[in-house]
Amino acid sequence: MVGTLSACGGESDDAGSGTKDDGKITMGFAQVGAESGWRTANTKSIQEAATAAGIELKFSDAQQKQENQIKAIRSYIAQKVDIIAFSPVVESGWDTVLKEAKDAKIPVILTDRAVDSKDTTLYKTFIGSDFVLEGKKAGEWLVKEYTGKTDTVNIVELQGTTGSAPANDRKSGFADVIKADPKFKVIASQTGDFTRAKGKEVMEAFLKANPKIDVLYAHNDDMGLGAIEAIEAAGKKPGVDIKIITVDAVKDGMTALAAGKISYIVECSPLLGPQLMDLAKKVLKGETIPQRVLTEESAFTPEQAKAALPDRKY
Ligand code: GYE
Repeated sequence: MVGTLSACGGESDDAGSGTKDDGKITMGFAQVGAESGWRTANTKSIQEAATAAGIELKFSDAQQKQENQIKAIRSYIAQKVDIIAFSPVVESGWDTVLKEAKDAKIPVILTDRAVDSKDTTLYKTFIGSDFVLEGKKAGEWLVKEYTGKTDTVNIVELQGTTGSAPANDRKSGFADVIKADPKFKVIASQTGDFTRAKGKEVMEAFLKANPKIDVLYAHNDDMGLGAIEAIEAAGKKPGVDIKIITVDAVKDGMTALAAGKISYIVECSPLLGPQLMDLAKKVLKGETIPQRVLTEESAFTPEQAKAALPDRKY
């Protein structure tokens, strides 16, 4: 079968608006890594959705390194895939490789994390969460929790990967909300790279340096779970001596929330696969798609976690 494929509406040699001669769409996906429960669920969602959509997936894991992602993207360009999707580990430094994809007429979809490129024609759309809003939700819970109290609230913050969109935005959204009340003091803030091991290590250091910590705000569940180990090892009760707020709502996080060790979790859905495949098909058919596709999500208290856990997909 050569030439026009009415279902896909494109010609084989025009990678920007069609598929190859076999009619099958090939997608190159450059994943961040396997740093968290969220990421594992996200990878599974993408792989399963590709199979369900009949899209051939070339998948790579960059082990949280931008250089590896750039290499993977260049190899997808060389392999002439129909479409590239990736979750940029950090926000900056993508213009050159995105330009290479554009010159090769291979459309790019950003999933989960954004880039700071000024030229938005370098990618077709960005599908993912509003991380600033997630940070705000975390801050709003805290403000409510301490309503009517005047004592200083000492907060420590475990940031995600330095330079990543979720770390930048979850930090700024949270800071924006709590700055309205000077009783809230962020006394330490450091990266835990979105992993359990780093979350534990940095929390240990926080505990040693600061005798009075009231609240931990961790940019994801995994770092919060690592920190819980450090808090317990220091002879303190997570959720009681130190209140913990996290983001993601993966099963392990929700289990700790239901047990009262975490006090509040802002949800961030990793189940982006089906929407991504849908958008990829539309892009390749030449349909107009929105520049930004937002993920829908909520937030959970311990009671709500207990109710939601049995049906939790990730
Ligand atoms: O919150 C964290 C993961 O980019 C939204 O990356 C994602 C974040 C998620 O490692 O657990």
